Formats: sequence, C-alpha cells, structure tokens
Amino acid sequence: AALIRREDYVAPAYWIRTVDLTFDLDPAKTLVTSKMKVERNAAVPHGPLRLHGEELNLLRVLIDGESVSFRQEGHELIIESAPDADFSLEIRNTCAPEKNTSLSGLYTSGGGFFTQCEAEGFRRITYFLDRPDVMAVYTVTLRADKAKYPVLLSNGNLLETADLDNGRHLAKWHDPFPKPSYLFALVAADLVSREQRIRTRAGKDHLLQVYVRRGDLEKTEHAMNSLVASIVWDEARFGLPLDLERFMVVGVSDFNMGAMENKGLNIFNTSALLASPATATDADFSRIESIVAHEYFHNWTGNRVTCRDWFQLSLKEGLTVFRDQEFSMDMAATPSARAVCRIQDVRQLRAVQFPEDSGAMAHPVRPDSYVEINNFYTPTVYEKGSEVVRMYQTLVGRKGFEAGIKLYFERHDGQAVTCDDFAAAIADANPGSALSTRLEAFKRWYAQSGTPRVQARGSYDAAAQTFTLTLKQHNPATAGQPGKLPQVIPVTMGLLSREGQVLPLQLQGEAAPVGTERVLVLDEAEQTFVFTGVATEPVPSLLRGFSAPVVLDDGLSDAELLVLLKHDADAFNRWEASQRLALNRILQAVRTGEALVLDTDYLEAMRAVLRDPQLDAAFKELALTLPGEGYVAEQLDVVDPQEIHAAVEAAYQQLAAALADDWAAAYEAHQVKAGYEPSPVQSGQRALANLALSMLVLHATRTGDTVWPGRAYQRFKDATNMTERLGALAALVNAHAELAEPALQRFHALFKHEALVVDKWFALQARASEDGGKTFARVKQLLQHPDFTLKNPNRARSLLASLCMFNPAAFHRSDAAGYVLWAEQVLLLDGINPQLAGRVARAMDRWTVLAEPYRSAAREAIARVAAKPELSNDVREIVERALA
Ligand code: BAL
Ligand code: ZN
Repeated sequence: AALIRREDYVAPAYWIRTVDLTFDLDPAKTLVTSKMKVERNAAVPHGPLRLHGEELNLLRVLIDGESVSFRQEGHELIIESAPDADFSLEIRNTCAPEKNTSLSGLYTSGGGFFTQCEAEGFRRITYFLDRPDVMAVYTVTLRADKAKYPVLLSNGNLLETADLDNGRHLAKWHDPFPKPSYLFALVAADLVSREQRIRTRAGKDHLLQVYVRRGDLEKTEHAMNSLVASIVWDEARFGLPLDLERFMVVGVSDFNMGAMENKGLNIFNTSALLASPATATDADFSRIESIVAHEYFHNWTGNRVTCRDWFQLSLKEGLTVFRDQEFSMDMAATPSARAVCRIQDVRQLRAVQFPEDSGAMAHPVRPDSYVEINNFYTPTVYEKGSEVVRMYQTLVGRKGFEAGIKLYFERHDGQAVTCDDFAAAIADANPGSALSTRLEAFKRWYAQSGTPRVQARGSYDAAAQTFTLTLKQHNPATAGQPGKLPQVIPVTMGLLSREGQVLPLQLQGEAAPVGTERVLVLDEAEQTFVFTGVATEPVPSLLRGFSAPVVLDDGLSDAELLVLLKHDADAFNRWEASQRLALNRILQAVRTGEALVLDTDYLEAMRAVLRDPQLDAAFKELALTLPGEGYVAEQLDVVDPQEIHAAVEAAYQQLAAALADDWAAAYEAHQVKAGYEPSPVQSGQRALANLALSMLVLHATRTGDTVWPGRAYQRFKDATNMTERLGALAALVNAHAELAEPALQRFHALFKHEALVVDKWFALQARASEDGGKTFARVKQLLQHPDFTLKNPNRARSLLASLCMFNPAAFHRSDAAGYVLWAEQVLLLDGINPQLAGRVARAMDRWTVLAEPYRSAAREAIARVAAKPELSNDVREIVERALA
C-alpha cells in the first residue's frame, strides 16, 4: 500500500458543485444513482477525471447524457476524456450493505441501513471525488420498503415524502450547505424519536430529534438535554448558532467510533447516546454529555469550516475536543468541579497520548504521512490537538481566543482549510501577543512528535530576597524524528511559602508585583526567571492546570509536594502532588526491586485528604486513586508489567489496610440518599463511596473478614443505579472475593437483554486486577461465551481492548499466551472489520521497552501477524511500524 504524504497535496482537477443522489435501498443490492454538476478547476492543468470507488459494481457512466469511455484501475474510475469545461456526470452503481462488516460506507445493523463516511467511506457508496476539499450541495432521495424502514433520513431539510408501489415509500432531503462527502449520511430503519423545539437568539425555531430503536426512547432524555445545553452554550460562548431547521441524532449499535458529526444528521454509537440510571454509570452520563456536545460543536468546527486534506484532521478534532472540554467545565460550574474535569482530561491524555507519543506510532498533531487515514484518529490528533488549542487560549487569553475564533469564521466559513489558517487567524486577532510574536516557533507543536520534558530548578537567595527559576526543555527523539527544536511552552505558575501562603510575583525589572499567578513562556532550550521581593524560601507551583502537554521534572522534595497538596491555590496541582507522592514510592520499589512500603508521611497525608472537610468527594477520589500501571510504565526505560502490577497492588493493599477506619467512615458518609442525578456532587459522592468500598473489600479478602464482601454483595443486589451496582461488583471482582462469582452470574441474568450492560459485564472481567493468571484465564473462557462476537465493535472492544490495552498485568505474561491471543484475534478481526483490527493491533506499540522475556515474545507475535500476506492496510501499517 502507498504512503500518502502531506507535502504531495495538490488541488483536485475538478470540483463537484451539486450531487443529486437516489438510493433504491435493498440489503443485498442497493442501487445508487448519482447526478453531479462538475466544474473544471482552472487553477490546475486539464487532465483526466479520477473518481474514488471501492467494493462497488458499476452499471453506467454518462457525461452530459452520453456514454463515455472509462477504465477502472485499483480503487479509481478514470475518465481520460473528461471535458475541459463544466459538465454533468451521471453514475449508476450498486453496493451490498448487508455484506459490509467493515461498518464503513453503507451497511446494515439491527435490520436498518446506516452510513459512516469519514474518512473515506463515501467511495464505498458511489464513485466520487472523495476528499474533503471537494464540497458539494446534496439532494438525496431514499426509496425503501415502508414497513421495514418507516424512517428515511438524510442531511438537511425534508423536501417531500410519498408512498410508492409495492409497499415502498420515498423521502427527499436537501442540505443547503456545501459539504465534503465525509459528512454525507443516510438512515433507513424502524426507529422512534424524542422531539424538542428550541428557539435560538435570532428568534428562529428549530426541531431537535433523537432517533432510536423502539424501547430505547426513555434512555434518550439525557442526550436531548445535553444537545439543548450544547446549542445554548455555543451561542453564548462563541456566538455560533444552530444553522439548520432540524437537527437529528440517531443511535446505532454497530458503529466503529463514538459518534459522527454528519451535517444535521449525527449518527451515534448507542454507547455514546443511551443512558438511564439503571443501565448507565455516572461516567457514561458524563461521556454522553461530552460526545453529544462534541458532535454538535463540529457543526461549526469541522462542517462549516472543514479540513483541506486529512493531514489537517486536528484542525477540526483538536479544536472540537477543546470546545467539548470547555463545555463540560462550564457545565460543571463550581471551581472544584471544573478542576475535576481538567484532572480527568489530563489523566486520560497521560494514559493514552503520552504512550502513543513515545511508541512506534508516534506522530505529530499534523502528521506528515500515512498509509491508512483510519489509523490517525488518535489521541495525538484529538487530545494533544486539544492541548495545543488550549495553549493558544493560554497565550492570548480567553477574550483574545474568542476574537481569534471570530476571525477564523469571518475568513473561512464555507472553506476547506489548514492548521496554518487557524494559527494565522488566532495570531492576527491578537497582534503583539505572546503567541503572535512567536507564531512560527509555536507551530512546532503541529510538526514535532514526542512529549517535551521540562526540567525546573529553583534557588533562593535569602540575602537578596530573590528566587531564580531555571527552566530547561528537551524533546527526546521519536519515530522518524531524531532531532527537535525548542517548543513554545506556557508555564502557568505561582509561588507559595512553606506555610502555604500565596506570594506576590514580581519579575526582575518590573516595578511592582503582578498578581499571584502568571504565565511564563519558555521558548528556548533554557531560560532563567528571577523573582524579586521574595521574603521567604518559596515552593514553586508550576504548570498549573497542566498548562502544556509536557512531562515536568520540578525536583520538588516530598516535603514540598506536601505543601502543594495541602495549600496550592490550583486544585490541579494539589492533585498532581498526590500522584507524584505515590508515583515516587512505586517507582522506587520497581527500580530497586525492593518490596513497596508506604511510609507514615504518605499515609498520613492521604488520611488528611480523606478527612478534609473542605475538599469535595470527587477530588478526594482522584487524589486517593493511585497512578495507573500504564502511567507508571511511561516513567521507565525498561518495563516489567508484572513488577509494576505487584508494586501498585501492594500500594493499594497498604492504603486499604492503613486507612481502614477512614475508608469505612468515608463509605458511610458518602451514601447518596436523594434521587439519582448525574450531577458533579452526586457523582463525586458515589465515586468516593465506590473507591472506599473497593478498599474495604480488598482489605477484607486479605484478612479473611467476610463483613465487607457481604455488604458489597448486598449493595450490588439492592442498588438502584448502575454506578453503585457496578462499583460494588467491581469491588468483589477486583479483590477476587468468593462472592464475585454469584454476583457476576446474577448481573448477567439481570441484564442479558441490555447489550450495553453486557459490554460492561465483559469489560469488568477483562479489566479485573490480575491475580496469578485468573483474569487471563477468564478472558479466554469469555471469548467462547455465546454473547461474545467480533462483529459488534463495542463487544469486541469490551474483551479485547480491555485485556490487551487496559490490563497490562493480565496481558503481558511470561508464557506469551497474551500475545498469542492478540495475534489470533487481530487476524480474525481483520477479516471482519479492519478499522477495529487496527485499533486492537495498537496494543503492541510499546513492545520495544518491555523487559525480557516479554520483548522477544512480543516481537515474535507481531512478526507473525506481519507475515500474513492478505492483511488490511490498517493492520499492516500498525505492525510494520511496530517492527520498523
Ligand atoms: N469525526 C469523527 C468522529 C468525531 O470525532 O466526532
Ligand atoms: Zn470529532
């Protein structure tokens, strides 16, 4: 397969201005008629018209109503003699939706028709210039059996419906906004909808609809509320209104992504849409809110202004993740709940993006090349991309950023543009700012992969009352990028006294202190900042709110971290101190090979957090949760997953034992008595109660006590919401308590008809803390379970991603059985759904840092997959990069 390179971009030889599509829908053979108005692109030399098409059966090609000669070469339809003028093009073809298990293009699910076109699925529906810089106005006619497919939807506004012969019916849709083909969608299915009307600030009424299968309607209230909140927020924060008469959201159970932002017709994985207290956890409610918002926000950032080519993917994804993160923070309302959002986002970034940035698939936010674009819907493009957007805001301020966004839409509405266009708009709206004066250097964030390391060292001069802070940056070599240039790193910071008071900040040369928090801009390899008038030796609090996606080594002692944990004005850095204290101890044990022993200083600090009446439950839960095993692995040059697991397990057991009475008190104190709400306050209480319960059950199973496992079982049985029920079940399963087995059986019996809950049942078992191979053995059994299938992405992920990507100790085994399972399942999955297979293949990204015997065994497994001749591009790119 060919490597596609960013620098090779050329504009298309033709534009397609309008498309009139007619679908005669049939699961076995759908007939597609496409009538297009094509315009020659005068900016490039005249040449053949080359259309993309895959897995299609071509019936006819007409230009201006006449047959024309053409040839098919690979995945292209080439018309050599296309006119050197405007013309009409008509194509007829068929495709086979029910055979399409890749879930890209037009496919069937649960007896209905659905589409997924991003990135390159439209070419699996009909021949087209399937590239995002070709934007057309679509009119779509759907014809299908009325009894089987009573609901017929496409983008835009409904023009007409009619009954046809033979029990068929028709619906015609028109989307007035020119759009790239990846935003096309259709749905034909037996669905019902929740409806709501909303009036925007301009006084226009709009119809909102959420379509789901019969029986799921009561699970759509939260999604509808989230949609309304998103519409209101985008108008208030960025002045961006809803631009269509109707906005539709549709749920489907078989879907590769979380959801898709098709213009006016968002299609959602049911896991990102459906929620009821009985079947969804607090985390699900909050994920649904942010995904509904994310897809809605794409209407402007992605759809109104789209990407020129797929290398610019972060232009829409990084920006839209940033917007959904800001939205979630604004919805959280209180400063503490905002900090909790930020902590969760950063934890996610470190858990998935940092490892990506140091592994075989390391790539810049704006990649330079790819074989399969589906492999680049990554945490780097999304989450690191969002951090880059956040740094713009940090450098120009919130108002400056809003002005930049305004300018971006003034310049580019209706266009397909690049990350450089975005950077220019933000900078031009903020002349003289910390961004504009360093724009070219700032843009290295798009070009350089890898997570920069920042070292900070301070020295206090008591006589001169100065504090000198030296910041150094270094970005280690990554795949394909041996050398790096310094990046522009905003370091939001403050100084505290040893007693925890905030200190005023005055840099040398300034006449007076400028507040107690400021942004230092590190843009050289090394820089020194001298603070004056510092009356007492300070503790620096750096990178507040995680102001840049870097690894910070601030060299702070335990005593200094304890000052930050207790007193920092920045809640993020208080949490960070809790994690660093734990991480230091775990790393010490792993590095020396000595048994981990948690000292009194640490345990008492954690006890104080747990008892602190000023702290929210949600914050306590985050501070008392130890760093994940993957994050610990990130800190090491040679990784032994079993040693890391042993150290983290030991830390949990000691934390459980030493604080037993406090855990019991916290558990009792955080019972939610009021009716269920997925609010930050209630969620925080349930999260802390669940953590406390897991600690209590863990401790009890080690000491032979049966009271807490019994209470956990009781709570599991009596719970009225999924967060508490699953929390109690997880406590039993992770501790390998005897009651885990009956609880798991009962859970399955209760929910066997709720697919999304059965996914949780699989995932919980595959993520269970490993104990002598029990978890791995269980996964092997579950692969044979009648409810397991590789055909449904949610189900496949619930076992395979859970084991291979989120349970290192169960996966990395000295007998290599985890790798054997991985290779076997990746190959099976590749025959069904290459995109998903590519995702699971990524479990081996970091094999080169593994200790022996894991390293050699991992290499062998990857080589076995790579040796298979008929691999998809998706999997081939992943395994070949891993072996490179
Ligand atoms: N554009 C793919 C799904 C999403 O990022 O919203
Ligand atoms: Zn997106």
